[in-house]
Amino acid sequence: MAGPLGRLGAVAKAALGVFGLGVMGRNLARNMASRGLAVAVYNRTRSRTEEMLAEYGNEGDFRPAWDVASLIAALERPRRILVMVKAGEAVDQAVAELRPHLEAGDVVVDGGNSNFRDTRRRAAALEAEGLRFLGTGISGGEEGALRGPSLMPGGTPEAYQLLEPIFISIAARKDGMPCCAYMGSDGAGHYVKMVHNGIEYADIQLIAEAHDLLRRIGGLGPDEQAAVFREWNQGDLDSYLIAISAEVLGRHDPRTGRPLVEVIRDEAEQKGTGKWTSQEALELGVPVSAITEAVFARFLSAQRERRVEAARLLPGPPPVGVAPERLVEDVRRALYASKVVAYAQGFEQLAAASAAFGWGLDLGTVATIWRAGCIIRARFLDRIREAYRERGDLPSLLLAPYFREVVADAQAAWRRVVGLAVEAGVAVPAFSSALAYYDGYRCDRGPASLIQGLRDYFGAHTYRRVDAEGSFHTRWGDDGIEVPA
Ligand code: NBP
Repeated sequence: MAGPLGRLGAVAKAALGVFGLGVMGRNLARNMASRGLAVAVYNRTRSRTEEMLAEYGNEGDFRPAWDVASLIAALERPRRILVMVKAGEAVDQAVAELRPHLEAGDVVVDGGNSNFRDTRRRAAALEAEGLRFLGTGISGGEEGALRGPSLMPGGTPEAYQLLEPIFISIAARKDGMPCCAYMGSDGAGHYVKMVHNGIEYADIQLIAEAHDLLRRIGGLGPDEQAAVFREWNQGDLDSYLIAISAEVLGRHDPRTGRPLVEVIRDEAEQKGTGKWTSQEALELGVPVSAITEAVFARFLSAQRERRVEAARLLPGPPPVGVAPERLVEDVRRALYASKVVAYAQGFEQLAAASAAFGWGLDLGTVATIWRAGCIIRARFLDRIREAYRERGDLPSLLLAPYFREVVADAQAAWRRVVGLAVEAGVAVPAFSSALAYYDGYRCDRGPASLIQGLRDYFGAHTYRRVDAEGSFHTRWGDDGIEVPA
């Protein structure tokens, strides 16, 4: 990627500039440098750049810049700048600082967790000036950024082409395939990342509920649970999140010697991407109930003081006894089936968004680039990839032969687990909403006819009939005569 000067022996300009050297920016820069790229690095607070260079400067060809003008001057043309700052206003500020120094054809990459609506706005504004903008979801956390993340770029194909060789070189790989692919125009990449995070919320909530069931009904301590999760990770549930659950459950607090999970407060925090996923699903009318329950569960967990008070005042049922071995296997099956539902919902949301925004998302490709590098990487993403490769317009993952079978096999255990949780008074919102979705989805005659009757009664909202086309209204108060609306 060296320019012509490089070949003549002068110092070649840097292939890319990283603006923002926080947890992610620093490690992405190191990842690029480790592939032999010269990387210009800039951070608003100078000391962070200095610290990075002091610690990692000898790892590769880093070119420190102490202001934005020098960052741009250090780059080969067209310039590529990866902005890795806090999502929101900071991105607008960074873009505003870069803008006066950029020329037509230069590309700004926003690799943070930006809201896709902001990405659409920023892309439109920069493209109107002949500049390029690539909203890129990056998953994998600190470690993924360094060793190989999953990359979800969205923007114009021309903008992507400028970044493709660098992205492919730094991305995680699975079966020789890079975990990076062009997602679609404007906000497509950040939308895919948002849904990735929404699914992550559901996945984590399901794991937390499994832990709670093993703890409160099965009576298993954290160390025993760590062994269970390790065992689960050998089978269909094999995934990064199950693997690290075993690690977290097995860890002891050096200060007290107690299992660390018992010392950590039961208050979940969030940065908002799960909430966005639910909000956007509501906009599109897609029922992502498992993801949304996961968001709600975090809200409820955060109301700790109220829960502590309510625990004293609100009675629950007497304890329920069950053989732990049977419970462990049932929970494993229920977890897998619920997880299938959560992913089915997330992928359905992606399909709906793609249709609404004209992105042409390839869901098989999305599954492909989530197989490594990202937080929700899991063995069963191979199955999702196969399902969409077999049928690109699959209406739901639940209808793919493999998943149909998995859920059918698991359903008896799944129902036992949810029933047991209800009987024992253990809240399992994600397990139970996933099961309710499954039952609602496979129901060919639901209760919505009464909903329509009620709506027509109080608001003359009309209804449709099973045996005739058109809309109808019943004169409920008068003669009960039905009239075409
Ligand atoms: P950090 O919190 O580690 O660093 C934030 C960076 O943003 C710093 O370089 C900071 O500069 C810079 N910044 C801020 Br804040 N406001 C700025 C402004 N107005 N102008 C210029 N720079 C500004 O963040 P991070 O964890 O690296 O996350 C960066 C992005 O990547 C976020 O969108 C995040 O959601 C996303 N992400 C994070 C992870 C993860 O695991 N951490 C994973 C995937 C995606 P300063 O040093 O001068 O304050």
